[in-house]
Amino acid sequence: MKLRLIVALASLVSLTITASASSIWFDAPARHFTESAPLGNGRLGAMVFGGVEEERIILNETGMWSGSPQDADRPDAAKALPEIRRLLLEGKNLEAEALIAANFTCAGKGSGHGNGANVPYGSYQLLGELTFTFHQPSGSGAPASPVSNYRRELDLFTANARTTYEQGGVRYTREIFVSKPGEAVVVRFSSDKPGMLSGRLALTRPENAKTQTVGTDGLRMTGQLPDGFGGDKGVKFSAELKVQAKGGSVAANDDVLTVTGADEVVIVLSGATDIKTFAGRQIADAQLAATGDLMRALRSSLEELRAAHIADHQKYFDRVALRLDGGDKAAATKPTPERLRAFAEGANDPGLIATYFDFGRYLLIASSRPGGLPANLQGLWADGVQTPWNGDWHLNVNIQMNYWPAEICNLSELTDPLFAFIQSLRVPGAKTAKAYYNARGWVAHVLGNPWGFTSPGEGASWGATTTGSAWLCHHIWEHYLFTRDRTFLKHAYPVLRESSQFYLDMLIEEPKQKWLVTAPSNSPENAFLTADGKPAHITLGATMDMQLLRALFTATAESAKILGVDAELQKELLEKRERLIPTRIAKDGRVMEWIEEYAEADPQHRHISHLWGLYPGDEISATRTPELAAAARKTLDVRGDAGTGWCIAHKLNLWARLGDGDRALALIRSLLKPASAVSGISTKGGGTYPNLFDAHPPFQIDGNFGGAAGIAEMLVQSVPAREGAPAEIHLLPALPSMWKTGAVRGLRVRGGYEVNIAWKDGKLAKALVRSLSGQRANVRYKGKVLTLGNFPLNSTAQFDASFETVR
Ligand code: FUC
Repeated sequence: MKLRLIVALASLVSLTITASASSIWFDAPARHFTESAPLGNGRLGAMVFGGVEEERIILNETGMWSGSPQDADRPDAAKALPEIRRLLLEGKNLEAEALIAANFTCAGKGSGHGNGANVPYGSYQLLGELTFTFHQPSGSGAPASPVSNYRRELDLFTANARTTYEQGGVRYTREIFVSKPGEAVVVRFSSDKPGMLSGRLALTRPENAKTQTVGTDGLRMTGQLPDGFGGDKGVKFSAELKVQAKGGSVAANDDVLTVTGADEVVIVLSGATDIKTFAGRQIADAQLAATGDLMRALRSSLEELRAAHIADHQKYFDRVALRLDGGDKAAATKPTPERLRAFAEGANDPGLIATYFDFGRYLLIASSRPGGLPANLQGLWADGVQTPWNGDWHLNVNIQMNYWPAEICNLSELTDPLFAFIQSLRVPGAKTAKAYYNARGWVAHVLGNPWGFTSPGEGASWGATTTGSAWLCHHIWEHYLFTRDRTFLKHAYPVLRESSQFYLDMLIEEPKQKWLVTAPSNSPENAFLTADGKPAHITLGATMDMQLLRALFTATAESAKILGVDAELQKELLEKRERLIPTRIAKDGRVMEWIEEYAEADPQHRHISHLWGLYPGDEISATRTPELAAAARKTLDVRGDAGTGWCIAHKLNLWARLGDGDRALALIRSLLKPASAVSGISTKGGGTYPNLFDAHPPFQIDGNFGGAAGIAEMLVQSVPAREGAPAEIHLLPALPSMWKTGAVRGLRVRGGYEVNIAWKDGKLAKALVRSLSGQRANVRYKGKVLTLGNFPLNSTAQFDASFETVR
């Protein structure tokens, strides 16, 4: 597999490339899930601990959501809106905030302050735990002999977790994978001597489940999650397994299985819930579904299951390859946690960054597949019944960041669950729009769950951001720009139109400059100081809102034009777009975050919302708007390089867009700072756990995804075609001086192109651009721009080190 990757990369860019491993490995079992090996097929997940006496595998299924649908809108909320707006226009922000707290939060308990497992909002939870407790082969009571040559590895190329060790002269091997084609978790234990595998197999869950044996070699766990109302409407679930013990025997006792004297043990496990997915699919009976999946998987041999799984994973994973050469060889041979520590201490190990990039792509493939639910705050991995912040979909940066790498890293189809989620918000979001703003269209605020929650959150300071839905819509337009898939655009257009209608209705004119502003508004989670020094959140037309609405109105108008519909609306959107507050520079040279130059309550706040227009938006640009870009640099300097994992990942992308590779690399260092395996919720810290999971802390996957996107963004950037100008592809826009030599293949850019680039001695060596759309494009390298005038579909353009002509 590795060979294939290297050959493909080399042939396209004609470079000699030596092998580099893309695996995460340990020389000891995991003590905590942030040391485990995560596996997943977009629906089922497993976290493998690899203990010698006991193998523990935490199981996940994306439908494991407690709670149930509720009406969380306050029906009379809109009555308070005129007064809130009046107070804001009079500069009485705190009074307005008090009214928001009283009227503009959700009805009921909302997210339960992030602990919603037993309220209607619900929490994403684990499916259960599979444990295999090994019995000593030499008979009961014998002391365990010492273990040697222990190695536990997550191979990112094959999506396989392997553990090997020796004990008592026997070599033991374990292999675990989660197959999409097989819809199953597959576990294999083997040893190099016959009859050495004995133990006890259990399938458990901390609450709401019971396990029974099925025949002499099966286990079935079934249960139902709380619906948050004390009723029986909660999600029903089932997990079922069958054990095959070659050369030995299996017996059922009460609710566990016992394996004795086997040469090889294979466990195949399926799982299902009866949650209704956003695609509208709901299985009638979780238990029958799990049994059916298990029966189907068992029709294939282990070899067949493995081969189908690897092919399925590589279909996505192999599209992109990144090589960062020139690191210290010794650094690359260390177990991953040590490698992380050495990196933090200054080791020259760019290969670790390439692995981190691969891991980001791996995690998206494992946690977001067409037809399923979107990757949540922990992807699909949760180890308890109360996941931090309910493991939900936060709309003020987090779910969006999960999908930042999808388009650029050539994983476009994996956005399907995100778009299904956005579509699902239209109906509940229209009710919320009416109840709170008396507006047309649909809106979603900060919180999102599988139950159609679109109301504001339970707190006025953070829960009332109205542009979560506009930010979601940005992904629709981006998907179109990367793929130019008109059918997709046609299907998604009503979502854009109705979102725009909402904001058209909720904008008001502020009297001083006659700007159109969102009212009420806030800059996500951040506070400013009122004239008398009190922290306040609620304002008019926060910068991020204005940037988002410029992007949304542009996307909606352009989509309507492409589809030949809604001429009046196109006109209105473009007119109103010009009346939104422009992104402005404050007296201190920074980008203004709010309508006024308020003092900040927390100058290093983790949300950098007012730079949305730099990344992921594109209204601020180092080449097109240099003054704003300079103001963005200043803004970032004051914000500093620290923060939560996702915040550091956002800054990485921002520095990449500013074209500062060395600063971007500094942010990667900050992102890869070792975090201790166990840590509670903190808004300071950030970093990376031993298994390369991102630390908010706690584990939150957005930093992994934002990190992968940022690394790609350092290598290639793109601007869509606009106002008659062709799309622009920017090669190596932010290459750090330490990344002397490397190559990347398979990245995608706006306008519909695929790009391979090799560089040497810090300079472009060769690049290849393939057209997937037949559109014209300009290609930029450093200050120079070349035009690909006639660029037919599937043709390629090659550039050499001189970047003089196109072949
Ligand atoms: C947002 C962030 C927090 C955290 C939470 C899940 O509200 O401000 O830092 O990531 O989402």
